[in-house]
Amino acid sequence: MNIVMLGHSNAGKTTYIAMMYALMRKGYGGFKVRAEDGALDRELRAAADAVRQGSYPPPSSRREQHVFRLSHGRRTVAGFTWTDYRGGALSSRTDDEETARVLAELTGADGIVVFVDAHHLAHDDRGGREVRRLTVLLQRAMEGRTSRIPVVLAYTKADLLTSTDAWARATAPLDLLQQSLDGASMVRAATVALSCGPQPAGVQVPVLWCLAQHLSIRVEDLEHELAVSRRLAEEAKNKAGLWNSLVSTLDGVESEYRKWQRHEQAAKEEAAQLAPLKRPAKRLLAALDKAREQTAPPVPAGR
Ligand SMILES: Nc1nc2c(ncn2[C@@H]2O[C@H](COP(=O)(O)OP(=O)(O)O)[C@@H](O)[C@H]2O)c(=O)[nH]1
Ligand SMILES: [Mg+2]
Repeated sequence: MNIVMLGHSNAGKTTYIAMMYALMRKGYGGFKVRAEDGALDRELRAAADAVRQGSYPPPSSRREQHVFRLSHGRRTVAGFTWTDYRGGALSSRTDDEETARVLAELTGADGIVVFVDAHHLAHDDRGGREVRRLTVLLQRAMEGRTSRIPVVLAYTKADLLTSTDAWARATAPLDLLQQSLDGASMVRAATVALSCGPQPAGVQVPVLWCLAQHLSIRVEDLEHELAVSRRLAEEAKNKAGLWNSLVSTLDGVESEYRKWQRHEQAAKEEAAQLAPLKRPAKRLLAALDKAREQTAPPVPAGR
C-alpha cells in the first residue's frame, strides 16, 4: 500500500509525517505504526519532539519514501509506504515531464493526502491561484481511475485560524476540488483540519482514513470475487455428471466437474485472503470514527 502526500512546499507535509508517526507509534484505537528502519524511527521521533517545542523541520526537496508497518496487538496488519512527493509539478513553471511524473505517482497510489496551507489561503490572495494547479492535477489523475482510492483533503495550520470568516476564505478556493472529489465515483473523500504543533489535532485522521478505506475496499473486492467463485462453482457442480465428462473429453473442452473444482479452489483461496483482513478493516473504521469525532470540521457552519 502506497500513500502519497501532495502539496506545495511549506504546506506542512514534513511536519505532519513527524507528528503522525510520533502519535501513531504510541498507538491509537489499538493500532500502532512503526518504522522498520531504526534510523528513520529516531529521525521522525526527534523531529516530532522539535515540532512539539515549536521548532519545525528544515526544508528539503527530495522525494522521500518511508516504509511503515501497521500492527494491532502483536499482529502485523499491513505494511505501507508513505511518499513525500516534492517536485516542481505544482509550480507554474513546471514542464510536461514533471507533470507526467506526478500523474504517474498519483495514478499508482493507493491513497492520497492533499495538503493545503489554511493560514496561507486565508491571508494571501496567491493561495487561490496555487491550488488551481493542484485541482487540475488531481482531476486528471482521478479521471482515468478504474479502482477505488481514498483521498484526504487536509487543511494544515488549523491552529492559526481563529474565525469562521478565515475558514470561509481558506476553503473557498478549494470548493471546486472538494466538489470533484465528492463527485468522483472512484474516490472516497474526506476533509480534515490539521494542527501539528504543541497541541496536535486531527493528526490521526489522514493516515487512518487511507488505511481503513484501502483495507475496506480490499475486503469488499474479495467478498465480491468470493461470491462470484461460489456461484460459478455451484453452477458447474449442478451440471457435472458422467455424461458431461465423457462429452467434454471427446470435445477437448473443460468438463463441468473440472470447472467446479477450479472455482472451488479459487473460492478457497479468496476466503483465505479475506479472513485475516475482515476484522482489522472493521476495527480501523471504528478507530477512524473516533478520530473524526474528536476533530473540528474545517468547513464553517452553514455551507
Ligand atoms: N502553526 C502551525 N505551523 C505549522 C504547522 N505545520 C507546519 N507548520 C509551519 O509550516 C512550515 C512548513 O512546514 P513543512 O512541514 O516543512 O512543510 P513542507 O514543505 O510541506 O514539508 C513549518 O516551518 C512550520 O512553521 C501547524 O500545524 N501549525
Ligand atoms: Mg518538507
